[in-house]
Amino acid sequence: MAKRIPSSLDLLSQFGERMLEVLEELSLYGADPEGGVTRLLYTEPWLQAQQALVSKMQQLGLEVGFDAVGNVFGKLQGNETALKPILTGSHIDTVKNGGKYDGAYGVVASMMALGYLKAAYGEPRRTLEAVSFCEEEGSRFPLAYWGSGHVTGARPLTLAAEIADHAGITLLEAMRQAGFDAANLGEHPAKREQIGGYLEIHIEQGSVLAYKHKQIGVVTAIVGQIRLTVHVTGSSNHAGTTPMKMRKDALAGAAEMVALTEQMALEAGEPLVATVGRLEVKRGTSNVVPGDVMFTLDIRHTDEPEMRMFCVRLLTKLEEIAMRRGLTIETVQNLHASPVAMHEGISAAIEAACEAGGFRSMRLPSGAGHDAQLFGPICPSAMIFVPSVAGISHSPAEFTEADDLVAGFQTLVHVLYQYGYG
Ligand code: HGY
Ligand code: MN
Ligand code: MN
Ligand code: MN
Repeated sequence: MAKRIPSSLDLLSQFGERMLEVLEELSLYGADPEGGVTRLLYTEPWLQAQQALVSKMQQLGLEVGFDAVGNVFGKLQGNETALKPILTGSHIDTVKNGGKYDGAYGVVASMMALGYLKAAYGEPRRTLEAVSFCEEEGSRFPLAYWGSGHVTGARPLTLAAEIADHAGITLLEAMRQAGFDAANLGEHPAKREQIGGYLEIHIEQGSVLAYKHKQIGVVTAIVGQIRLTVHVTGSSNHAGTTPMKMRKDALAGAAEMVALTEQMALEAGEPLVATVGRLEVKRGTSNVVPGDVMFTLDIRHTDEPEMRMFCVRLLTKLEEIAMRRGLTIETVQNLHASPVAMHEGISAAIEAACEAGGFRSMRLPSGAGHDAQLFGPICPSAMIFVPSVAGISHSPAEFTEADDLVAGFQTLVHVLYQYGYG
């Protein structure tokens, strides 16, 4: 039986209650009138949320600050500086009209956990840092993991000048408008070498835990992910005078490509998934044959070679469709994140914490990408999941029961106690 941390339970439950309150407060930043939350990187709601987290972390007695790209760190300094710090957190950005738990839960639970540990046990041996990563979703710019990518060195600052959102604002301009003037783009000021480990608590965003009636998920691995933008070009023409056989209809071509993507993914079978999340007809008008269309591809698999081979097969077939229809097709790869296994040692500590807390747990892979995907290759990393009701996420209907949020929080506290004070 893992040793239960000697804690004043009422203090722990107070911090758990406060965690729920802060989560609700945070969901007001970027709250959509029709329900849901939209907090896109470097927008006003995003900045207000990060600034609110800075003051909350200060109230918890953590040493707080922004880094060059707008990640917020709340540090609980340890007295054995030779021990590498443990980072724990998640991301504060959301998808468009997303839920209030994706990312935010991990940020709030982590900072409240450090606040509780400081209040209950004082200074740890090993430094513990809560982090709110500025961006993970890729919902404003065609790039994901900007925050954790900055810390792990996977996202050079120089990218900021090369990437723009749909309004043509570059990532660099948006950074500067939000007050993050990373002047020395060429250098890599923040790649952190000395990280002892990374622990992320997150909603499952799937339905396995709910289906199996488990409160805690111990993540075994995070799927690989390839994201592409496909640009289909035909020739715009008059909808009334252009005979069907004379057309180079980019939208009809894209539609055939989208349907083939779904069919090939179904034929490939699980765990492969392929999604077209966005399709845009440039200058779309009802009486014009579309000549310029873009759509996105999001392809995931637990196995890197299988994922790559599926991509090659699919893009070859899309080329064939374009050729047959007299269209041209150009694909741009925006993201390639390889599958990453989580650390066995920390995962075992999570299971021991569940046992000590009396929480039913199980191991499972993550079909969603997470910041832990970038830390896995550079330091021991692990994830704790809590159930998503009906497996819904990236939606205003995203919901997790308070009991499960608190169970996850207490499990996180237990594991951080082991690594910080043990
Ligand atoms: O897309 C994902 O898997 C994550 O929610 N960003
Ligand atoms: Mn997330
Ligand atoms: Mn997400
Ligand atoms: Mn994440």
